[in-house]
Amino acid sequence: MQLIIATIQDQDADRVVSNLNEQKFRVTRIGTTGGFLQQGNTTLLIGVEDTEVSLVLDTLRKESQRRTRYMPMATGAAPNGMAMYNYVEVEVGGATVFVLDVDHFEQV
Ligand code: 2BA
Repeated sequence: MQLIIATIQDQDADRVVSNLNEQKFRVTRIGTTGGFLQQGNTTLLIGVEDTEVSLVLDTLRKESQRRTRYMPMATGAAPNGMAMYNYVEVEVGGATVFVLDVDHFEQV
């Protein structure tokens, strides 16, 4: 058995989870926050048989989009003391995926 940990953007989460559920995959959805942008994202835990990993990865590829985000970056202070900001472009997503071997699985 494998555990797939996938971090996706919130905007894609409903679509990805619905699609996985339609394929009868079981999913745990966790609200998470990216360490870099400090913005909300969604992390999915998906336990599957070894032979099913590629089906889940196909769904993540199909349903998770790359998007451009803008992150404020302080560039200095104006003469009146107000902070000045520039926005830098950051490409986010589609999905960041880890696939782990599961030593033991049990539901009691
Ligand atoms: P964040 O940490 O908020 O990162 C958002 C995007 O910012 C990243 O998109 C990447 O394009 C950029 N980024 C992140 N750290 C950076 C850095 N140190 N310098 C420059 N740019 C940086 P993605 O790579 O698509 O990642 C989306 C989200 O997936 C991340 O949100 C984080 O929550 C998660 N993630 C990505 N890689 C991870 C990893 N190795 N371990 C754990 N979580 C990860």
